Amino acid sequence: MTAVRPESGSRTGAATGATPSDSPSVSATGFPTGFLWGAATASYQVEGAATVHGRTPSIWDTFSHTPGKVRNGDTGDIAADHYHRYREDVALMKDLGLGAYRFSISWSRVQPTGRGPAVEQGLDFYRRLVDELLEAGITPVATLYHWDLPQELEDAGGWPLRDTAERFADYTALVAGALGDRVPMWTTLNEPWCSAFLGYGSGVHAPGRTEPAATLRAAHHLNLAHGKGVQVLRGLLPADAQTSITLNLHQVRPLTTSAEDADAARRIDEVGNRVFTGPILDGAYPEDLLRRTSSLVDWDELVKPGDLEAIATPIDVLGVNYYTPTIVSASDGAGDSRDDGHGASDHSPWTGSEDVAFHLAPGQRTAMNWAVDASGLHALLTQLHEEHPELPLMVTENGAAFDDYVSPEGRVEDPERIAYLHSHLEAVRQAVADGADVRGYFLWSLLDNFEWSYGYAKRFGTVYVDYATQRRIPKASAHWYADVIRRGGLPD
Ligand code: IFM
Repeated sequence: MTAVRPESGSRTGAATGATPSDSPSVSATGFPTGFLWGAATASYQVEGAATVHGRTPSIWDTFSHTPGKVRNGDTGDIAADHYHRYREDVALMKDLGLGAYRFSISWSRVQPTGRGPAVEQGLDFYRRLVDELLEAGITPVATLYHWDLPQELEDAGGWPLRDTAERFADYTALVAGALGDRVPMWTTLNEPWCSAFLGYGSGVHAPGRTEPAATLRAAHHLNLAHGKGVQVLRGLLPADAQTSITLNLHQVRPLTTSAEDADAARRIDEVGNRVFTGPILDGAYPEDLLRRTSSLVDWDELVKPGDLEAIATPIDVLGVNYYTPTIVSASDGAGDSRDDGHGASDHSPWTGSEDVAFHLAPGQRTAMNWAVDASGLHALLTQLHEEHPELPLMVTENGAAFDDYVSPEGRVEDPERIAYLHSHLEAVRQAVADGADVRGYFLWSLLDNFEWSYGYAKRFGTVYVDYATQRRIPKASAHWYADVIRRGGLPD
């Protein structure tokens, strides 16, 4: 998001089920009462158990097993073995005092071909996990899709194909039917921008396609899958269950005050953010984006009657993932640094705005080479609140990778992560003070895990995983976070 307003033509009025009077009051610590303190993971990144009980490959199994796609040839075959060690992991969460655990469901485990009936043994894993969480007093927050499309659906055309949205709605019904009585918070999709633009644009993510038109088609069908998914959830879940989507909103900043850089920022905001927030929250795609990409996609053919209404089905909360700001300028054609933080590729993911240059922010960096800048999280939350005052927000991911190691004494000291978390939680607190209705914060990630095309080379966990033994060691930041949770706020 930038300070630049969307073009007129986007309908306003947030499509949410909440009203401002539902907003919780703020406690003495500066965080709202009932604030959810959580941590998150995702199926392919932690579960392992890639072939048990008929689970078939997802696009990430195929991609990671393709030589050259993932650093060191790493795969999610075993990952953090969460599938077998979930009891130990839930016990760990309980020790940390987590109020909520955000996990995702592996579509290939539940419905291996992406069609037809569910595999009960696949659903049973999630039933056991959820029961264990509830027993430990931890709220389960389920994400239906965190990038691991069944390979058979990709073979049929993947997200650029409209039918995939229909398949997602059917899959949603299977999962909601099995877990709807015990999971109170549901997220349809995690970061559909990455699924569409990194999966079909730059190709650094599965399925590794580099087709600009397919990118936009995928984005629309992901939006449609979300809308249809919310409709299915609404029909099956108890009335008080919450529905949401999680977006990795780019906090876009122009490099200079020039009109050209402002225009570059506006365009990246459209193709990075408003391609999702437009239809989901305002019922329309940005007109300028449609115009600029009309040579790639026939939007009148792509967006069928009724699609926009389905996509704008009200949600109860918007999940926001934030790690670092995005700094852009108009390209001077002289080969500006093109590090947009999403992985190197000869193909730009920024369909329709390939000419924009990306710049590294100054200051401290994480192991991902991402700048540490908590002001971006504050700006995102407050801007969303300004544009959609009735929209409850949840920080569904925030955290940092650093080069963690186990000391000879068996400890993992991660002061940089503590500082990162502290500054970002302070940004959340400030956003709440400025009026944003933020309902929770999920640290990414509970465990070190498979960091997509970086494999196991990047450690985001607050709990260290020794992959050779699968031993878990809570890092210093885990103890720090446990203290924050106990206080219900930040230490002085
Ligand atoms: O690991 C990912 C996660 O799967 C989605 N959001 C960003 C994280 C860090 O890159």
